[in-house]
Amino acid sequence: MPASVGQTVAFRNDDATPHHIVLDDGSADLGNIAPGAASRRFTVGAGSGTFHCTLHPTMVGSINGPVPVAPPCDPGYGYC
Ligand SMILES: [Cu+2]
Repeated sequence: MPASVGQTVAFRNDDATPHHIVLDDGSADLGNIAPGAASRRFTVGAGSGTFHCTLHPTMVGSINGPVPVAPPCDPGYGYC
C-alpha cells in the first residue's frame, strides 16, 4: 500500500542481507538496515516518492506512487 504525504513510516528489512535505503530526493538517508531490523521513522514528503539501496543499486522502489515499483529479481540477494 502506498504511503501518503505527511505519513510517518519506516522500512523493515525482511531480507537476509543488509540494505541501505536513501530517498531519491535526498530528504532521508536511513543508513544500514540489518536483516530483521527496522529503520528509523521518517515523514513522507511530497518529493520523497522513490528510493534506492546504496548497497544494491538495482534495488529501487516507490513509497507513495500510485503503483509501487517492485525490486528487480536478484537471486544473489534473496529477494525474488
Ligand atoms: Cu540493498
